[in-house]
Amino acid sequence: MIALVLLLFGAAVPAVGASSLSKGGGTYYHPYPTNVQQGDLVFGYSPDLSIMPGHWTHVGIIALYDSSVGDWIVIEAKPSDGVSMTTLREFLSRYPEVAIKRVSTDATTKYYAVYFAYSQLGKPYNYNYLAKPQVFDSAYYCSELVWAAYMWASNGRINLDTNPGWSWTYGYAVAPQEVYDSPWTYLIYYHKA
Ligand SMILES: [Ca+2]
Repeated sequence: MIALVLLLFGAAVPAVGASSLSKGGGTYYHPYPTNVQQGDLVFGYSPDLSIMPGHWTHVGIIALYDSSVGDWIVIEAKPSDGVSMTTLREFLSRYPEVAIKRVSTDATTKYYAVYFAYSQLGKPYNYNYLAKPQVFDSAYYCSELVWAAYMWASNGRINLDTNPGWSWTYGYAVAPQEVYDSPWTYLIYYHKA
């Protein structure tokens, strides 16, 4: 299975220069996490305006380690690129505060979650936070993507939306903060620059 993932991802990894070994393309320095696994969820807090309530403003899923660039690859949904890939180093460098949480499930489920996220690459960003999140959507926002990935991979068992359905704080959305707060996850890395 690992071989299959490597095969799937091998051709499409973004190029990373040697200068990024200590820092990505952003502003902030964080020690590189040493204990990352496939399927982990990486969170960023940005002081910029966020439409969604909650502290954490962004989340992506860690897909695989690419030894050719010496970095983990993250799949994320973001307004500028839709569902896309970046390196973990680049992801971390964008945010003054970052965290990584692990989902309490087996490696196979994590593999399928990554496979699902990978299968959505190229889809546009979903600005419609007001609608109910869909596992099979034509567009995704960041937390909707990782939520859908684990919903699909676990046949609906792992619902990372801490407040599914309507809530006064989040509406129908699944916010990054709700994924962070999910009892399915536990913290393995945190750093504030
Ligand atoms: Ca919710």
